[in-house]
Amino acid sequence: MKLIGSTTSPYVRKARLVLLEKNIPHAFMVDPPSEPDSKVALFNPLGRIPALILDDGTCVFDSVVIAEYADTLNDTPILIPRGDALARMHVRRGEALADGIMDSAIVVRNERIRPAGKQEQENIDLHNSSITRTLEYIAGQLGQREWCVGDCISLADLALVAALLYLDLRQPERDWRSAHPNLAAWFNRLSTRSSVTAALAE
Ligand SMILES: N[C@@H](CCC(=O)N[C@@H](CS)C(=O)NCC(=O)O)C(=O)O
Repeated sequence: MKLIGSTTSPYVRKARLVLLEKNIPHAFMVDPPSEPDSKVALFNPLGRIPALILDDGTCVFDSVVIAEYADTLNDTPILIPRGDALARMHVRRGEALADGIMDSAIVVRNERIRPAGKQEQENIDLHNSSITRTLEYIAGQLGQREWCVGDCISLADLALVAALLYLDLRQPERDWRSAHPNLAAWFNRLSTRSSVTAALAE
């Protein structure tokens, strides 16, 4: 299979982390939809990345569906709990929080690249506040635990790594490590995993 993406998209990074963590063989093709000669819309009518092309040509999108699909391909590890409804909900909720941070960070980024007079400061503030609140919430829930949910790695951890890496890329001025030392310690530990180092290598 082939994962189509970019090296900056946080949703792509989430999908890639899932494939790497589960050791699912795949090629990674860089094809940002913003480039005029992008082929992404030929596979995904939404014209968005990530898009996962299966060997029979089926295109899987978006990152939520890619993660769910990939997680059913093997059990090493299981990233979305299967039998326990409450644990499953907590993992999906963790993913939703991380995706929400990505969504807001992209809104802020898109505002900031507009010409100075056209940026809507109110919109920037609204979405930055949402990110700040969500980080506080996540750090509060995490406490000194090793994983976001339960006692093993899950999709919630991988999605959060992708969201935090994107904040570091687009909002380097946001000092979330000082605000939440427990989150920083968790992130440092996760950063040493081979899936994370491999995802960062390209
Ligand atoms: N909810 C989608 C969001 C996908 C998305 O918005 N991807 C962005 C990249 S960050 C995109 O492809 N935007 C089109 C573009 O860059 O032109 C997901 O989880 O996959």
